[in-house]
Amino acid sequence: MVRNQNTSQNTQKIIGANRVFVCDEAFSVIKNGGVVYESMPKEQMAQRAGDSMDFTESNGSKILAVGEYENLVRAYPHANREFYDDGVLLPSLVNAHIHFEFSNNTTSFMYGDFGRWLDSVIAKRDDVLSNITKSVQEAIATQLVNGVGLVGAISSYGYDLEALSNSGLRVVYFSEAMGSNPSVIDALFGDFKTRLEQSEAHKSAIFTPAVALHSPYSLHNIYAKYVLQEAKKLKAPVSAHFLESAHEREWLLSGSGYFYDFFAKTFAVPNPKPFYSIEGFLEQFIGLENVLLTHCLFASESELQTMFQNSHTIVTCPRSNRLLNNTYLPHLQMGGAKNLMLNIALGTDGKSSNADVSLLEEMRAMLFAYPHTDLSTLAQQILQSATHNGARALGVKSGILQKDYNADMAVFKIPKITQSAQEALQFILHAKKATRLIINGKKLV
Ligand code: MCF
Ligand code: FE
Repeated sequence: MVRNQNTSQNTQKIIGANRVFVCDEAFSVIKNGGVVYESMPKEQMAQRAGDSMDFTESNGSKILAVGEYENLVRAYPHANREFYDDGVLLPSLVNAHIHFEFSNNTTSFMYGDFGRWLDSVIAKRDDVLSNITKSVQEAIATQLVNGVGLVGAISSYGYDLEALSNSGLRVVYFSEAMGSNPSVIDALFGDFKTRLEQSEAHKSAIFTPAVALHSPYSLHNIYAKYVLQEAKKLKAPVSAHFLESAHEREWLLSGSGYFYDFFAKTFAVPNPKPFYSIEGFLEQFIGLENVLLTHCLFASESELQTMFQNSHTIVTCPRSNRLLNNTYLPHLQMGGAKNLMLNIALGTDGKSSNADVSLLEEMRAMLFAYPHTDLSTLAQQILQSATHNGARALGVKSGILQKDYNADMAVFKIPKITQSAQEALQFILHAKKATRLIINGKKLV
């Protein structure tokens, strides 16, 4: 039941629920808790964003207080308020890696081996990428229904730019660079810069332009160097697919296997050689602040150690990993290698390597992918990956219900959770659609 009172025009609002998941390190849960946040009228929001020339984290609606609902009501008696008796309130979820442009795909690609998948993408890509408007809108709607407030969107072509910038979602928009032919690097870089500049024109309090290197096997090292210079100029987050397949590891280590044939036969490259060593690829990111390395299924302990030392994040996409590479990110124990505390974020990847782009389904799949991990602990880790780990990776101050964080929240109606210590688990099992979604203080659902 929802009690809704005090509807006077007020910029302060209280939202409360039977259970509030703060999603901090300790995974604190508040019974009958709430959040006070500022909800700015649209004009004011636009003005605030325009006030300063840098569209940084200081812009937009913030959380003012978090605590027990009744205490908040007493402290903010004039705030507009709503309370969900049978609901869970938590930070809106973060889908840290998704390709909206591939939303048309259902049955076009081959699964079960990365090489077979890539061959099928090359063969069917043009069909899948045509007339994508409707499917991109559907994928955006899926994010909102899933209570996702922030996405790390990998854009290979820029076809999803308008839809995402008008979606109301908080977006980190990664213009992706890909191409290995040295004779066309200038043209490729020119196209990349055009796409990046187009995304910069949409920069706002909720839209951050960023840069993606597709992968070590598909990107010439000189092209990568140019692209990373742009990322440094913008102080932008950087994303890359990395060590996704055993084929990729073999290619980078010994220049043989599937990728040798891929270049020699499919692209008729004489005597093909990898552009990087594994260490060489990682060295490019030293000194960058928000680096997201997606998949990393075949990274060694020492490579994970390097990632940890440089504060990189691994984005894991469990269903994509099962479908393309028949495995899941190993050593999940508190993130990455056994004794490390690597930041692990969660993504759905695109419909190119998944049946759908529902983050709730991804969380459920992940829960069943690690049968040897304690269930309640795993459930909490999954929720943290899907909230503050993802936001931290993307350089966005969301993902925790805490004062001064962005007012990005979701409510899911779930029958009252009576088993404390298993709240995260019950949530993952039963959350089906967001009843309320607030992004930057604005109600989207
Ligand atoms: O993450 C998965 C698998 N790994 C690599 N690339 C992609 C994934 N999903 C979509 N892609 C895209 C990528 O951005 O597929 C193309 C690129 O546009 C692959 S290379 C022909
Ligand atoms: Fe991907």
